Amino acid sequence: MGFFSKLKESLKGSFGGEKLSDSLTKTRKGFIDKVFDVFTGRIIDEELFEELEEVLIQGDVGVNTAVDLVEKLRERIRAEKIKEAEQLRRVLVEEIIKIMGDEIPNLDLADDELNIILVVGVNGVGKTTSIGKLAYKLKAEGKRVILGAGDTFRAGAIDQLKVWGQRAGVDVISHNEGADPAAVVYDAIKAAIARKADVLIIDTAGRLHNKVNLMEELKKIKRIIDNESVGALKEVLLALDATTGQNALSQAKTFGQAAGVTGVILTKLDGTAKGGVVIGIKSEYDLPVKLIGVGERMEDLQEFIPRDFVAALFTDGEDENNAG
Ligand SMILES: Nc1nc2c(ncn2[C@@H]2O[C@H](COP(=O)(O)OP(=O)(O)O)[C@@H](O)[C@H]2O)c(=O)[nH]1
Ligand SMILES: [Mg+2]
Repeated sequence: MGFFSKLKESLKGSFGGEKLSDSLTKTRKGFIDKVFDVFTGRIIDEELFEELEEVLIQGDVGVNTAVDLVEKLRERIRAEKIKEAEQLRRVLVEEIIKIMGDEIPNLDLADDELNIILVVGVNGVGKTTSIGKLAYKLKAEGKRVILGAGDTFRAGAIDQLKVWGQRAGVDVISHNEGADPAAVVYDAIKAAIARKADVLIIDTAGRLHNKVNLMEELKKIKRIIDNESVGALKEVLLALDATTGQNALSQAKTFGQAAGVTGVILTKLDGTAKGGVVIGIKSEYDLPVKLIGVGERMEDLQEFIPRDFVAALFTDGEDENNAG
């Protein structure tokens, strides 16, 4: 079996494989096809390397990563005496698989105790939506889930979370708009303990008057959690919008440093042609993508399985022509 057929085979029977593959259609057409085109009917020369680097950068894998990948290809050409451009394509995919790693970055949740998940990120990236989907997913796994409406800043944010709570069938603890988010978090923790919840997921505001305010507020929320429920904070998940490319990368940097982020929820992968951003987040900031949003429905949140992702990225659902 060839390299690409094997990759494709690895998708079969994997959880959400088909949906994942579907959701990456735009990325395959917009980014991967361009990458593959660079190798088609070409000889290996300086121009090829330059084009490849350009296409990788445009696909949002990040500048450093693009440069490193091209450098790796040069090394391997020398070491393995590669002559054919088509062969190089396979080497590129192998190197991307290496970057992504084989480890599946699961949520770090414990049994028989309260687990708190704090969800942070700028406005509109999909925090509230992802929380609704995650609540549904965890509840389906038999967990008792409660949501805390910590975004008291934006009009409508509280109601939006309540709607998701209803859909997922879980309770939402909220105050009124404009209330102190720390007070909401305090009440949510008390409720979670009283109701013996397994998981409390806390929504937060994405925009205060400035970035310093936002980071200060997140710190305050974390302090409350530590005071009221030592050791319960298991995850600080940063929601990033895959369609924003370079912005997503710079947010990874800002929040990663200030908010103690433990993982990323990468949303709207279905809406971007630049899914290369997954590679960039991993290799430039070493933040594990733990969950991916692949649509707007309640079921459209998946665990991120690096190998499945790479397989879905580089193998087309229908046509085998590209498979090599
Ligand atoms: N296509 C698609 N849309 C999404 C996804 N996740 C969120 N959205 C949409 O993004 C918009 C903003 O989401 P919201 O949860 O309100 O963002 P928040 O401001 O960070 O809480 C909404 O219209 C969502 O339906 C996704 O995975 N795919
Ligand atoms: Mg929101």
